[in-house]
Amino acid sequence: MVDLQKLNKERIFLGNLTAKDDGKKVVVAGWLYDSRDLGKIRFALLRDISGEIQVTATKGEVKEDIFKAMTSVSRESVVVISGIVKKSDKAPLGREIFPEGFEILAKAEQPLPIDVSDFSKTELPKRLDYRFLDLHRRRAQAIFKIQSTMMQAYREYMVKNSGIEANFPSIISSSSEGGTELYQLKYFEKNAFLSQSCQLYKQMLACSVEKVFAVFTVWRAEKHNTVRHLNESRQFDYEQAFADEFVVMDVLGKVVQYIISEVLRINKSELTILGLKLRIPTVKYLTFMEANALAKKHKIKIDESDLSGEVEKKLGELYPDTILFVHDWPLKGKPFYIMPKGDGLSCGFDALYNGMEITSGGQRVHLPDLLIERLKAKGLNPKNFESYINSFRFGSPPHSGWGMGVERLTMQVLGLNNIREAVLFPRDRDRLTP
Ligand code: AMO
Repeated sequence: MVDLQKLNKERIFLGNLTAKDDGKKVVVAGWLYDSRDLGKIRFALLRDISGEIQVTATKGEVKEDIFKAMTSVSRESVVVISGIVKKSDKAPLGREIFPEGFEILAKAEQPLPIDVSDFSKTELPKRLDYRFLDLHRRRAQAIFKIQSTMMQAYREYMVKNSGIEANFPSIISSSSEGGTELYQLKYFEKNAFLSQSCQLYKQMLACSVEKVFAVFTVWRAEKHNTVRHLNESRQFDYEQAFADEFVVMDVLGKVVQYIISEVLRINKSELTILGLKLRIPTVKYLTFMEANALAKKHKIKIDESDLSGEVEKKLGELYPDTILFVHDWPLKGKPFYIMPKGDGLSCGFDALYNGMEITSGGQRVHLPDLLIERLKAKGLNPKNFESYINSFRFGSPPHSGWGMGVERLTMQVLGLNNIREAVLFPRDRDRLTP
């Protein structure tokens, strides 16, 4: 049995090996993922979360059982190796280790159910069935290391800018984004729902603490299966008092730029694994009418109150690497909580990035009578929103905010063609496990 406490003290991560370690005896651990038998000499590749190394064993120079194990241990088995590490021009990764100790911690059963190479030939649905094994792949690991940087960068930026991080209830009594798409559940004697968004709560909070942000999980019972929708997703939420939609669009542009600059700084090797060259996006503003006029010019059919996927795609082609704010959105196309602007327009906006919506937001209705009017106009019953409406009766400043899909942002920044690649354990119409 390996002493795991000792291993934790002694072990060196492969990504931390430097020229200073050449000639030294080290202890490394990870997954064996490839081996070659050239007769008297055997090679294997070892991978841990930080990097890789070639393991080299020559017959007669290493213990016989280690020499045997080099090619007999099944792929993706977990091993601890101690040995001398040396720089090598011939080794594919520039360094190799000559094993003196070799312990198998866990054997991987064969055959492996999916192809775990970087450019896996296994189709996405099957990879997701075995997501735990899919996550042995460096490309999958790279995506989630980058997503982790994004989450950290979001929090960092918001805290630096006086934001207060909040947690909101996930069980709610009425819809916040329209009557459909709700998962209903029993809450003792009452009916309740899983939250579609923290919209109403972040507004109530901004009216006292001014700048509030959250990383919030939302559930939407949309029946369609698309490459851009999930039934459970996460949002970067933001809400700010004494602000109109232009103030919060500016915050959004800056936070996305910061997130991407942090990915560029921290995730160089992950970007190399994914073969990506990222650029910090610029920011551009268009009215809804201007956006549709551009689409019309390119002979794309337009919708009166929304931008179709086709229009979003064309705008992405016209403005690559740009956070494109489309504002002055038709009131008809925005939820009840968005402030009207007159002439059938609203203070609502969407942000597009590389051809897809990543965010929507706007200035909110903070006036109780107008809120009741807007609820009715959307066919909703103000009685179901009483506590929300009443929260604006005792000194609530004008305020604005937005919600940005964490998986959508990851997908668009990394150029993934299916949103499921950007979520560890996706929940969609057909998937409830793993
Ligand atoms: P909206 O419903 O537009 O707005 O959602 C905000 C952002 O969340 C992402 N998103 C999704 N991602 C994956 N699967 C889904 N089913 C899904 N639905 C939404 C998108 C979208 O732009 N409360 C408002 C925001 C606000 O005004 O503050 C809201 O939820 O990237």
